[in-house]
Amino acid sequence: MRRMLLGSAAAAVVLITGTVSAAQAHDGSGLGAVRAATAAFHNIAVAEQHGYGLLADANGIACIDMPGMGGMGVHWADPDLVADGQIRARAPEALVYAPDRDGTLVLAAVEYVVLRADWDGAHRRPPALFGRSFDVTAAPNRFGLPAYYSLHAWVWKPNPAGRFAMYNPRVTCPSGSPTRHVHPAAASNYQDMLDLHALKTRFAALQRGQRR
Ligand SMILES: [Cu+2]
Repeated sequence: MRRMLLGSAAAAVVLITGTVSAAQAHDGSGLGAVRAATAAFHNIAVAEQHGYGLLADANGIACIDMPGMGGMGVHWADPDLVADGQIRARAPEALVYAPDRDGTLVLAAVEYVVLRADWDGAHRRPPALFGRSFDVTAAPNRFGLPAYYSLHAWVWKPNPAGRFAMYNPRVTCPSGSPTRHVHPAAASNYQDMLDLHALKTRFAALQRGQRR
Protein backbone atom coordinates (compact mmCIF):
# COMPACT_ATOMS: atom_id res chain seq x y z
CA MET A 1 0.00 0.00 0.00
CA ARG A 2 2.81 2.33 0.94
CA ARG A 3 4.45 1.70 -2.43
CA MET A 4 1.19 2.44 -4.18
CA LEU A 5 0.87 5.73 -2.35
CA LEU A 6 4.41 6.69 -3.23
CA GLY A 7 3.74 5.70 -6.84
CA SER A 8 0.69 7.89 -7.13
CA ALA A 9 2.53 10.77 -5.45
CA ALA A 10 5.23 10.50 -8.10
CA ALA A 11 2.56 10.37 -10.82
CA ALA A 12 0.99 13.51 -9.36
CA VAL A 13 4.34 15.28 -9.50
CA VAL A 14 4.59 14.38 -13.19
CA LEU A 15 1.09 15.70 -13.80
CA ILE A 16 1.76 18.92 -11.95
CA THR A 17 5.16 19.72 -13.40
CA GLY A 18 4.50 18.11 -16.76
CA THR A 19 8.20 17.80 -17.40
CA VAL A 20 10.02 14.87 -18.88
CA SER A 21 12.80 15.28 -16.35
CA ALA A 22 10.41 14.72 -13.46
CA ALA A 23 9.20 11.56 -15.15
CA GLN A 24 12.77 10.44 -15.77
CA ALA A 25 13.47 10.88 -12.11
CA HIS A 26 10.38 8.78 -11.50
CA ASP A 27 11.42 5.69 -13.46
CA GLY A 28 14.77 6.50 -14.97
CA SER A 29 13.73 6.26 -18.59
CA GLY A 30 11.10 8.85 -19.45
CA LEU A 31 8.46 6.16 -19.72
CA GLY A 32 6.60 7.69 -16.77
CA ALA A 33 5.81 10.66 -19.02
CA VAL A 34 4.44 8.32 -21.67
CA ARG A 35 2.19 6.70 -19.09
CA ALA A 36 1.00 10.08 -17.86
CA ALA A 37 0.29 11.20 -21.42
CA THR A 38 -1.67 8.07 -22.32
CA ALA A 39 -3.40 7.15 -19.04
CA ALA A 40 -6.72 8.56 -20.24
CA PHE A 41 -6.61 6.27 -23.29
CA HIS A 42 -7.40 3.18 -21.25
CA ASN A 43 -10.86 4.31 -22.31
CA ILE A 44 -10.99 3.73 -26.10
CA ALA A 45 -13.77 6.29 -26.50
CA VAL A 46 -11.43 8.96 -25.09
CA ALA A 47 -8.68 7.85 -27.48
CA GLU A 48 -11.11 8.24 -30.37
CA GLN A 49 -12.04 11.73 -29.19
CA HIS A 50 -8.33 12.53 -29.45
CA GLY A 51 -8.04 11.41 -33.06
CA TYR A 52 -7.07 7.75 -32.74
CA GLY A 53 -8.98 5.31 -34.98
CA LEU A 54 -9.15 1.54 -35.28
CA LEU A 55 -6.57 0.29 -37.74
CA ALA A 56 -6.48 -2.93 -39.75
CA ASP A 57 -3.93 -4.46 -42.09
CA ALA A 58 -4.48 -4.83 -45.84
CA ASN A 59 -6.64 -7.94 -45.24
CA GLY A 60 -8.84 -6.35 -42.61
CA ILE A 61 -7.08 -8.14 -39.77
CA ALA A 62 -7.19 -5.93 -36.70
CA CYS A 63 -5.52 -8.05 -34.02
CA ILE A 64 -1.92 -8.38 -35.10
CA ASP A 65 0.10 -11.42 -34.05
CA MET A 66 3.00 -13.50 -35.29
CA PRO A 67 2.95 -17.27 -34.65
CA GLY A 68 5.85 -18.23 -32.42
CA MET A 69 6.56 -14.66 -31.31
CA GLY A 70 3.33 -13.56 -29.68
CA GLY A 71 1.11 -10.65 -30.52
CA MET A 72 0.82 -6.90 -30.55
CA GLY A 73 -2.92 -6.62 -30.28
CA VAL A 74 -5.28 -4.12 -31.88
CA HIS A 75 -3.98 -0.72 -32.94
CA TRP A 76 -5.73 2.60 -32.74
CA ALA A 77 -3.68 5.07 -34.79
CA ASP A 78 -3.74 8.81 -35.33
CA PRO A 79 -3.33 9.50 -39.06
CA ASP A 80 -2.18 13.08 -38.41
CA LEU A 81 0.64 11.87 -36.19
CA VAL A 82 1.63 9.16 -38.67
CA ALA A 83 1.71 11.70 -41.48
CA ASP A 84 3.66 14.40 -39.67
CA GLY A 85 7.08 12.80 -40.14
CA GLN A 86 8.00 13.41 -36.48
CA ILE A 87 8.45 11.37 -33.33
CA ARG A 88 7.42 12.72 -29.93
CA ALA A 89 7.59 10.54 -26.83
CA ARG A 90 4.36 11.88 -25.39
CA ALA A 91 2.38 11.69 -28.63
CA PRO A 92 2.62 8.10 -29.89
CA GLU A 93 1.28 7.45 -33.39
CA ALA A 94 -0.59 4.36 -32.18
CA LEU A 95 -2.12 2.88 -29.04
CA VAL A 96 -2.03 -0.90 -28.82
CA TYR A 97 -4.81 -2.76 -26.99
CA ALA A 98 -4.43 -6.43 -26.09
CA PRO A 99 -7.49 -8.69 -25.79
CA ASP A 100 -7.83 -10.07 -22.27
CA ARG A 101 -9.34 -13.48 -21.50
CA ASP A 102 -12.90 -12.50 -22.34
CA GLY A 103 -11.85 -10.51 -25.41
CA THR A 104 -12.02 -7.07 -23.77
CA LEU A 105 -9.36 -4.78 -25.21
CA VAL A 106 -6.97 -3.43 -22.60
CA LEU A 107 -4.35 -0.75 -23.28
CA ALA A 108 -0.98 -2.53 -23.36
CA ALA A 109 1.56 -0.57 -25.39
CA VAL A 110 2.18 2.55 -27.41
CA GLU A 111 3.80 2.52 -30.83
CA TYR A 112 5.79 5.21 -32.56
CA VAL A 113 5.67 5.13 -36.35
CA VAL A 114 7.33 7.21 -39.06
CA LEU A 115 7.77 6.45 -42.75
CA ARG A 116 11.40 5.81 -43.56
CA ALA A 117 11.39 8.14 -46.55
CA ASP A 118 9.99 10.97 -44.40
CA TRP A 119 12.53 10.44 -41.63
CA ASP A 120 15.57 9.82 -43.79
CA GLY A 121 14.72 12.87 -45.90
CA ALA A 122 15.15 15.09 -42.85
CA HIS A 123 17.62 13.30 -40.56
CA ARG A 124 21.07 11.79 -40.81
CA ARG A 125 20.44 9.01 -38.31
CA PRO A 126 17.57 6.58 -37.90
CA PRO A 127 15.07 7.51 -35.18
CA ALA A 128 15.60 6.49 -31.55
CA LEU A 129 13.63 7.00 -28.34
CA PHE A 130 14.45 6.04 -24.75
CA GLY A 131 17.91 5.05 -25.97
CA ARG A 132 16.45 2.47 -28.36
CA SER A 133 16.69 2.49 -32.13
CA PHE A 134 13.50 1.85 -34.04
CA ASP A 135 12.69 -1.38 -35.87
CA VAL A 136 12.59 -1.17 -39.66
CA THR A 137 9.77 -2.82 -41.56
CA ALA A 138 10.62 -3.20 -45.23
CA ALA A 139 8.17 -3.03 -48.11
CA PRO A 140 6.17 -4.96 -49.16
CA ASN A 141 4.53 -5.67 -45.79
CA ARG A 142 1.13 -6.74 -44.52
CA PHE A 143 0.02 -3.13 -44.14
CA GLY A 144 0.70 -2.22 -47.76
CA LEU A 145 3.01 0.53 -46.49
CA PRO A 146 6.31 1.72 -47.89
CA ALA A 147 9.22 1.01 -45.55
CA TYR A 148 8.69 2.47 -42.08
CA TYR A 149 10.37 2.80 -38.72
CA SER A 150 8.48 1.80 -35.60
CA LEU A 151 9.09 1.32 -31.91
CA HIS A 152 6.72 -0.38 -29.49
CA ALA A 153 6.92 0.55 -25.82
CA TRP A 154 5.06 -1.82 -23.53
CA VAL A 155 4.32 0.77 -20.88
CA TRP A 156 1.00 -0.66 -19.69
CA LYS A 157 1.58 -4.43 -19.93
CA PRO A 158 4.80 -6.27 -19.07
CA ASN A 159 6.52 -7.95 -22.02
CA PRO A 160 8.84 -10.85 -21.15
CA ALA A 161 10.48 -10.42 -24.59
CA GLY A 162 11.55 -6.90 -23.63
CA ARG A 163 10.01 -3.50 -22.95
CA PHE A 164 10.58 -2.41 -26.56
CA ALA A 165 10.07 -5.72 -28.38
CA MET A 166 7.70 -5.70 -31.33
CA TYR A 167 5.71 -8.74 -30.17
CA ASN A 168 4.62 -9.76 -26.69
CA PRO A 169 4.50 -13.52 -25.99
CA ARG A 170 1.72 -12.83 -23.48
CA VAL A 171 -0.57 -11.32 -26.11
CA THR A 172 -2.73 -13.63 -28.19
CA CYS A 173 -5.38 -12.96 -30.80
CA PRO A 174 -8.07 -15.61 -30.28
CA SER A 175 -9.35 -16.82 -33.64
CA GLY A 176 -13.01 -16.46 -32.66
CA SER A 177 -12.54 -12.95 -31.32
CA PRO A 178 -14.55 -10.21 -33.02
CA THR A 179 -11.47 -8.02 -32.78
CA ARG A 180 -9.40 -10.38 -34.90
CA HIS A 181 -10.92 -9.52 -38.24
CA VAL A 182 -12.92 -6.40 -38.94
CA HIS A 183 -14.98 -5.35 -41.91
CA PRO A 184 -12.78 -3.02 -43.96
CA ALA A 185 -15.35 -0.25 -43.62
CA ALA A 186 -15.06 -0.43 -39.82
CA ALA A 187 -11.41 0.44 -39.71
CA SER A 188 -9.09 2.87 -41.35
CA ASN A 189 -5.90 1.50 -42.81
CA TYR A 190 -2.43 2.72 -43.47
CA GLN A 191 -3.32 3.35 -47.10
CA ASP A 192 -5.82 5.99 -46.01
CA MET A 193 -3.09 7.55 -43.93
CA LEU A 194 -0.76 7.58 -46.87
CA ASP A 195 -3.38 9.23 -49.03
CA LEU A 196 -3.78 11.84 -46.32
CA HIS A 197 -0.03 12.19 -46.15
CA ALA A 198 0.25 12.68 -49.91
CA LEU A 199 -2.48 15.29 -49.71
CA LYS A 200 -0.69 17.17 -46.95
CA THR A 201 2.62 17.03 -48.75
CA ARG A 202 1.02 18.48 -51.86
CA PHE A 203 -0.68 21.15 -49.79
CA ALA A 204 2.60 22.09 -48.10
CA ALA A 205 4.34 22.27 -51.48
CA LEU A 206 1.57 24.53 -52.77
CA GLN A 207 1.94 26.82 -49.76
CA ARG A 208 5.69 27.00 -50.28
CA GLY A 209 5.06 27.85 -53.93
CA GLN A 210 2.74 30.69 -52.97
CA ARG A 211 5.23 32.17 -50.57
CA ARG A 212 7.84 32.51 -53.30
CU1 LIG B 1 2.23 -2.72 -33.47
